Amino acid sequence: MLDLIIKNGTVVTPWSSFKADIAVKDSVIEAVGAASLFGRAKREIDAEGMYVLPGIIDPHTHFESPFMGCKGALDFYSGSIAGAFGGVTTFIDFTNSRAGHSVMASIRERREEMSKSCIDYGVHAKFVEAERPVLDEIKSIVEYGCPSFKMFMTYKKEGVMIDDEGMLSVMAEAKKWGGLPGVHAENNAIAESNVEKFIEEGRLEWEYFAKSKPNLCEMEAVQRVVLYARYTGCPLYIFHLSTAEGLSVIKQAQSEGVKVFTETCPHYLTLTREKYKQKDGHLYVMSPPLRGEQDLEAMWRGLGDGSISIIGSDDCTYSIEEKEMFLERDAEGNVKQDFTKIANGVQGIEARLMLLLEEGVNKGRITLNKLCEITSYNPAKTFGLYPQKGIIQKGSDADLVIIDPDKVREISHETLHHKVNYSIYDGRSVKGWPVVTIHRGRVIVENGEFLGSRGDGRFMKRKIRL
Ligand code: DUC
Ligand code: ZN
Ligand code: ZN
Ligand code: ZN
Repeated sequence: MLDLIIKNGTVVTPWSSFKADIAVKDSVIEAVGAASLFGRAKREIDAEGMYVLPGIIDPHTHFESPFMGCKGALDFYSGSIAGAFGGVTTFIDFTNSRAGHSVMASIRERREEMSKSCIDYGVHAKFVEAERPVLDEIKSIVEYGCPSFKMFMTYKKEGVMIDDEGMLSVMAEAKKWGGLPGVHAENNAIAESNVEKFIEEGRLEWEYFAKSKPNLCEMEAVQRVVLYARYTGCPLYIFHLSTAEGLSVIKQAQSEGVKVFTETCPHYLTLTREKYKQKDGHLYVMSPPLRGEQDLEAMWRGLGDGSISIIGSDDCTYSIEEKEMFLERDAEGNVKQDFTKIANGVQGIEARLMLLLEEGVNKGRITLNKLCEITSYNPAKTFGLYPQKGIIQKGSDADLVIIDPDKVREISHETLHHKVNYSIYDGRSVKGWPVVTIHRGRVIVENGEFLGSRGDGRFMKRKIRL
């Protein structure tokens, strides 16, 4: 007896969309075809008029990651629930590595914290330094199933920036053992000197946050690290690309055969730095900052032509209270604008799919097949989850999201699950909404209700083949 049959839906892959039924047994896909040939199931879901996509993979979240003096609103349980409502069935978060400590130990600590997740998860190993003991761990970190890394090219004052010597050493070592280093690409010197200058000039309004990190700040860092990739022969992942300039560097390198992959995030596809002119501009402070309209359109074009292959949410949700906790207030209680005192980060894991449906598919910027590719298939391929994840086929995990293309809803913090009383996407109307999320054959979201369980997620041991 099968556990579940999803009938009459349109199955979406990166290449095609076709009417088919899906049989699920023991948490995996047993067959894709005609239900008349399947036999009986404990449960059937009628997906007539709906799209069925492989579960969304979010390769970039920051849950339970204290940063810039703030704790963050989401832990691995609440974050995984927010994800499930956005069709996410697997996410990859980062270690909280510290200088002088074993990265392997920080992976183990992280796994412990992540064990409360209701969906599957992986760990990117973060390197904040590359002293010998840490470098010597790389082989075992890759073998342990955490072959993707993160390095910050900025945030020196926050104690997470790795220097260039360290970055080069990590890349050379990763090349030996099959690792995929990823970077947060912003030039620290440009960012820090601008902050100092704006402090001296008393220009601390939200707008100056974006001005402190102009497009060239990203472009320089991308250029430098791409050169390191070419020099070491190591593949490279650029997290949260935001500028047309950075993209042109990446395209050039890709055309010359350098293995460089990049993601962008929902906020760079839907919002611009105009937001920093608003009174509540601090709620939009994330790094890299929001950019101009031309950058936004360049990100969509990059997705279209394949130079940007992945969407990560970079979910790093803070409450308004946390965003404002270090700000002074005037006599009326209004916050005094000071961009240097705002924790960087915004929400995104839940609304990502809806935003891509509305701004991408409905507006004709990407197809539904492309959406499947950039949110599930490519992340699975790039980060070593494929074919267990990222595709609807016999033998793959039964991680699925059913989308009702006709359902019109407004995004609102009142109905999202971020546990904060605002959304940077509040008020946007979306046509197309995920209505059922299935994780390893179990329905975890249906009729607007969460039906999953704390601790149901599993650690994904990954092996990268690029
Ligand atoms: N950028 C953010 O906006 N938040 C967390 C870390 C980062 O690099
Ligand atoms: Zn980053
Ligand atoms: Zn991030
Ligand atoms: Zn929210």
